[in-house]
Amino acid sequence: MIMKTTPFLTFLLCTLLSVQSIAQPAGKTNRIPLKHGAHRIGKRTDPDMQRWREYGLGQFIHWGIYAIPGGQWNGKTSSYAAEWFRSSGLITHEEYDNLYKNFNPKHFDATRWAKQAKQMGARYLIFTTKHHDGFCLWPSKYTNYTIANTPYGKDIVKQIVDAYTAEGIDVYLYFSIIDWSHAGYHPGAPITAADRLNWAGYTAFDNEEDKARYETFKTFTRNQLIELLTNYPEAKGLWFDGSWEGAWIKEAAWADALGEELRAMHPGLIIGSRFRADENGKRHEDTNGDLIDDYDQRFERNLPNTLAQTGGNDWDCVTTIPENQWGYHRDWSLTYVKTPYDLIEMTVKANSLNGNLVINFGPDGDGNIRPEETRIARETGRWMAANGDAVYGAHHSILEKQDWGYATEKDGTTYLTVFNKPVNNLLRVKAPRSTEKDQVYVIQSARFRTTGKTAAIKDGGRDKSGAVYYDIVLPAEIRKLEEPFVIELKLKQVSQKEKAAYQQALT
Ligand code: H79
Repeated sequence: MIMKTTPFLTFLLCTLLSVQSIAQPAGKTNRIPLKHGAHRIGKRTDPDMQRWREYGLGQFIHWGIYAIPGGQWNGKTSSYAAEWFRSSGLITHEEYDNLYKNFNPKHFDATRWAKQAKQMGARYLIFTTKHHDGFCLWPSKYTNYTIANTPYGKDIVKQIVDAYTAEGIDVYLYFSIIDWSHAGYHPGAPITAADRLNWAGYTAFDNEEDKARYETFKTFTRNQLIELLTNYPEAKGLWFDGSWEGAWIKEAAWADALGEELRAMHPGLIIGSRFRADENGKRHEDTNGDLIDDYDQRFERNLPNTLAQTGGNDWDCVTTIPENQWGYHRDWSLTYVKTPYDLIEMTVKANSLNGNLVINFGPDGDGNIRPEETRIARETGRWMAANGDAVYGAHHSILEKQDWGYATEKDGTTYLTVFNKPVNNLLRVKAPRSTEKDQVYVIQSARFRTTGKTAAIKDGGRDKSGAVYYDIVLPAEIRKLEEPFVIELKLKQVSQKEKAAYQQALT
């Protein structure tokens, strides 16, 4: 009897459970057990990640042999991303794969770059140790396609790590999983829409030979990552790219084990969500919707607009100065080029939504940072030096998004960074109604950061929702400014009674 009932009950239970897991969307309360999903729910709370969270602004550098053609070859210009020049059709693969023999950046001076980054206000650097072409800017033991075999010869990654670390800028190593130079590398069979619906049936390779060769590529990838962390122990983390191809996605279990191995050898290591998938092929967010690894890498060149879109996760946004050029491209006239104020606005916006902004630089083949980027670094840095308190360590504020710009908050101070100066010179600030019935927020004081002067505040009334408005009177010296400015507010929560007394005192 028991023998008969038990399998039946088990079957029934399984059926009910599986129906339930189909009927209800995967959520925080109904988790599907995963071997290779997120290993942590919610944010990391350790000091290394806390430091990451307070960077505010970073620098990305894309440098490699693609800097030699700089998007042009035989008098023709490619509108392709310059670091993808090998695939542009303007150069043969053979020509491209021999360019390294001419790589001799005689003007390269890591200290000059690091000092410029410091002056710009960058608190971390992400540096391309190896892009998709596979060329290594460090003398890797595992391939000949490295800086050691160029006329230049010296270890560039080491010089970068040393120079930036000396300036107090934390270094993260960019590493492309895609590697066109390795014989075992393979993207896998193309993933069709049907494969995505039936993941378990998807084959990573068309044939056994590619599959066997891919094993050599996996070993090579692991060796290089261990080599990087061994050679450059000062590095704080790894920034992965090129991890979206089927063959790699299929290696979820192997990549997970590798990630754990790297973390064990390098305590505090920070890895973004673009390293590995879970066992169902889900990337960034696992099957349960939890963020894989330490921060969200999905906002590339594309900021979120609301905190809800960030899912409450840590995140960074890496952005280019032209539309989509990461490596050096000689011709920046092809697309819109961001101004320093565009980039400052993106930086403040990112921090108001609890993320970091990272601005990309693409030095040329001689090791020079182009004049346009130097100007951007200088002007961004000038603004950050005066107003950086609104960015570094400053995060989402209780104030909702308003037309004049972005609000951030740090240690009890609210910073209003104003990008749209009102023509009537009254800056209207909406303070939220508190959730407590008898309490509202008031602005206790407001100060212009550039002048240090206290702002005059007019009562702007309330609306039906109970929100309170204040009009900050912009004085002549602020009206004259032709750049974004910051107002520091002290907000106070007071009871209705105190609020009445406060209003009385104002009259
Ligand atoms: O390193 C930068 C890019 O090269 C890399 N990620 C950033 C940080 C990246 N690799 N692939 N992609 C981004 C997305 C793929 C874009 C492509 Fe294309 C579309 C490849 C070919 C067509 C963009 C447009 C690159 C060449 C033309």
